[in-house]
Amino acid sequence: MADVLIALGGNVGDVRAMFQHAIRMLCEDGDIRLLKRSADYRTPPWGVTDQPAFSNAALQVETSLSPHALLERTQATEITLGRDRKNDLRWGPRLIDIDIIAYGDVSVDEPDLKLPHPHLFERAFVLVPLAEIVPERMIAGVKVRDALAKLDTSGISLLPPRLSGLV
Ligand code: A4P
Ligand code: MG
Repeated sequence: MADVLIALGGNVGDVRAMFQHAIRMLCEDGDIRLLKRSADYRTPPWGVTDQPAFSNAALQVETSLSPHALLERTQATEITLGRDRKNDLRWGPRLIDIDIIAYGDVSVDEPDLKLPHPHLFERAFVLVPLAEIVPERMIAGVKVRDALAKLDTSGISLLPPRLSGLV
């Protein structure tokens, strides 16, 4: 079993409902098990700043899937939930984005899959939810809480708890 960190994000439509659907779909075949889920955060847009605020969250899961099989699952989930990659602009508005942040201590550098996620250490919208659930986790030799301490977190706020329970 691999210990995996996943980031969820989106800024179009009912993103928090999308997160719930995404978590259920990722776990429904029994080969991905949810260990921890962060709260949802409202975050200023990063990269392309002229777009609505995002909601972001992070998951810790364990899985028997290989890194590529997991990527196929996350991309199939995005598509089932209505994401149209062809029409998405890089770093632009999206219904749901599911990024694999780290897969155990595995390093991958291929065109379709890079692990750990290459922008991880630049993104407070990834590290704030991760630091909530796995502050002590090491990624590429850096502790999540130490990586977060180097970033500006202004503008990020905790969203109120969801009404629908754990997932
Ligand atoms: N890919 C490679 N490695 C990975 C990985 N570890 N996990 C490839 C997931 N995918 C990975 O992804 C493009 C390609 O990355 C995929 O085909 C996959 O094979 P994409 O999701 O279509 O994203 P993109 O928009 O084209 O580019 P990129 O750099 O992945 O954008 P991001 O990282 O998805 O950023 N601001 C805030 N506040 N919150 C956000 O969530 N998100 C984005 C999008 C921009 N600004 C944001 C947020
Ligand atoms: Mg992505």
